[in-house]
Amino acid sequence: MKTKRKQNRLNGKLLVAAALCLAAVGSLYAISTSRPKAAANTVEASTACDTKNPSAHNHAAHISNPISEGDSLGVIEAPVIDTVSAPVPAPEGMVWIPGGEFSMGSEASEMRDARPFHRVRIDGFWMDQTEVTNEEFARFVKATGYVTVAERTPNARDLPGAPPENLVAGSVVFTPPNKKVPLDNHFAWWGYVPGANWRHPNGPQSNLEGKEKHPVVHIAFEDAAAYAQWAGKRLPTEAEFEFAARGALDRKRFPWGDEFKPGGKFQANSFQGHFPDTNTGDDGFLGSAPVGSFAANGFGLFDMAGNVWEWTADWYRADYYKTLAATDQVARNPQGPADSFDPSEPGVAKRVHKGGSFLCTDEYCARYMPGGRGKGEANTGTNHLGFRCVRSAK
Ligand SMILES: [Ca+2]
Repeated sequence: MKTKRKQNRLNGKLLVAAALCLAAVGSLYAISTSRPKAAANTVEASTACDTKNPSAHNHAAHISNPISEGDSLGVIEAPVIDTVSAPVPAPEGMVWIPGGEFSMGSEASEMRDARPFHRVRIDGFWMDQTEVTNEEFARFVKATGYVTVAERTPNARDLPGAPPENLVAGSVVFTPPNKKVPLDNHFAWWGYVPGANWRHPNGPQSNLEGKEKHPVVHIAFEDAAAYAQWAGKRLPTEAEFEFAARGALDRKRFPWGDEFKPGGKFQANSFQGHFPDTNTGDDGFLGSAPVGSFAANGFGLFDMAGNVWEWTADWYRADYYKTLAATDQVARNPQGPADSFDPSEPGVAKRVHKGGSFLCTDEYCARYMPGGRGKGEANTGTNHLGFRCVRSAK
């Protein structure tokens, strides 16, 4: 931990939320976030996507011609779903994910860190049917007195040179501009809001009234891990999350199939309109939705795509899939790499996020497809990042 802090100091980068998107391909929307160190004086450049870019509307092209510069798609074969019956009794609110073997990864051309596809075998496990809700998190806080990272005043020792007035507890909130903005500057829609935390998701004036069943947000990795431990659970590995999200389907684009809106019906809480300024809320929600507002996938899991991003236990490395694929072995219950490295922000230790959020902008957004990957600095929560837990069979 000390090393990481030192790296952050040396780095000197005081990062605000980084919305990462590739406008060039237009088919990706991801948010990679770092808790804004309150004294920000330099920022990480990022790009953003306009999903209405015509080039986005050709998913088939991703599949037929996705590879360049020596990338390999890897092994893409049908999954094997184990038929061993679920242990009994089922823990409350959890469903049995039977385990099996699948090809993990994404064919989306822009998602280089999610390739090559590689075979992974997962043991069966229990998974929360939904994201952890505000009322569930409140029970944890009531029982333990836990204080989340976003509620703690940043420590001056960790932020040398920061003026005292900037050492204020808070978190990163999506605040849409009221006009079209260039998509290369995420500060137009992400901001550090003092007083924002899980109790006040949009800032000090907001509260949880009527949001009891919404996913808890502004959760840092250690907050999620603390909750999981209290609940006698753990966070899913990235591989477990992806296997579960695929819902026993055979290589489908989404947790429910290949079609984004079968029968004209939304299957996930996503963003409609013009990002980031005009959110039409066609799916019924402008922000987060009560968990389970959309249909469950084949395993009985809700919101495995959309609503809020979810923490996984794994460190993020851009080259992790390559490392696994190079062994030519089936990876058994992979736990992620031993450390983190994101070439776009060296020195910032990140964990993997999965599932995308209500800010994923349309059906061509690869990040909320099962094979999509997100990433975030471990101390950074936002108002579109939450989590759910799993439990091993034994
Ligand atoms: Ca989700």
